[in-house]
Amino acid sequence: TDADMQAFRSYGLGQFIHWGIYSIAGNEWNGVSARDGAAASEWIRSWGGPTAPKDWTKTYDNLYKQFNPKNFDAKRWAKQAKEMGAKYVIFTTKHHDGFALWPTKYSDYNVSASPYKKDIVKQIVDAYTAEGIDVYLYFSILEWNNPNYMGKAPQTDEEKARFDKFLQYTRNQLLELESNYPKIKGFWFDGTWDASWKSAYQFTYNLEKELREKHPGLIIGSRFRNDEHGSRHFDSNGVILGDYEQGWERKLPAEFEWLNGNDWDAVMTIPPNGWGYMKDWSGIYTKTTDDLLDMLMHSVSMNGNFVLNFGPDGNGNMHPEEDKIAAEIGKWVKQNA
Ligand code: FUL
Repeated sequence: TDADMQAFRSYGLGQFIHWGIYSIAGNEWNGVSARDGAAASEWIRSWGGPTAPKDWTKTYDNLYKQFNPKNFDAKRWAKQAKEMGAKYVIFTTKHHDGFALWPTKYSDYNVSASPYKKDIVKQIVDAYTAEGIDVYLYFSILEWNNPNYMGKAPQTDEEKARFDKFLQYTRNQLLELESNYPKIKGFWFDGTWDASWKSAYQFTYNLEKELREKHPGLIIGSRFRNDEHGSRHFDSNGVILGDYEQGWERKLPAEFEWLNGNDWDAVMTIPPNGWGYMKDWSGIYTKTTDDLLDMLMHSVSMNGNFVLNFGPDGNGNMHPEEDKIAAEIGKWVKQNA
């Protein structure tokens, strides 16, 4: 609705949180950091790192047995976000590894099977909402460990049947998230870039409608649908937002200029190669508070929002460098906004 989009347009600053079982690995295995030339830390399942065992994906998939974040306190995170000046948060309910941080009925691979057991998503939604911060749920619709997700358009009847199952599962989980957490403002989608999602365009289109019928005003990220423009497109109905990824540069890429006049957000990491927790930040190229404030102002000047990413560790602690930056940004926002 107009009111929801007005709210979206007025946010300015947001917070992204990438948290999951990859946060336990922290971009390394057996004490050896994999950061140099490596892929993103939350992608460690797909590349393993230099000391990963042969059957690494199995090892990785079992990390959930160690998921017991004793220092996790959603209220503390929400308070920090508030002090930083964030008006909304985007939280990873399920990343590409398929591990769900809420007790979904549609897969056993979820937080209730971990030693921690409790519903993380609920705590996030409640704590942030209590601070007056709008909540958006990040949801990866590709799943590395799901045999029904093939990463390509299904060809044979057997593949089509399997992919159909995957689509039903996706629909079930999204309706479940919407009905479990009615306070959410929207979904931020990820993982629709391959041909399977192009082939499922009608499905995503219908599901978007179904979700909005249940939840009028729900804001849905443009990457849900993969159409002839790819998964980065804008509709004319004003309920689509753009999402962009981290840069190696210390400023917004020129690519952002074309977004002006649309509704969009730029999501940004502080270190360059990862959204999930990285234990070792020594010697890597990170953005400074000034760089980030510059990007915030630039985004706002082009009618966008700027969303700064945080990657807490497997125990639920924020990275100390990210803590520091959050405090500095908060100070600036208080003085200037
Ligand atoms: C990308 C993902 O592959 C990254 O892991 C991260 O979640 C980023 C925000 O979106 O597409």
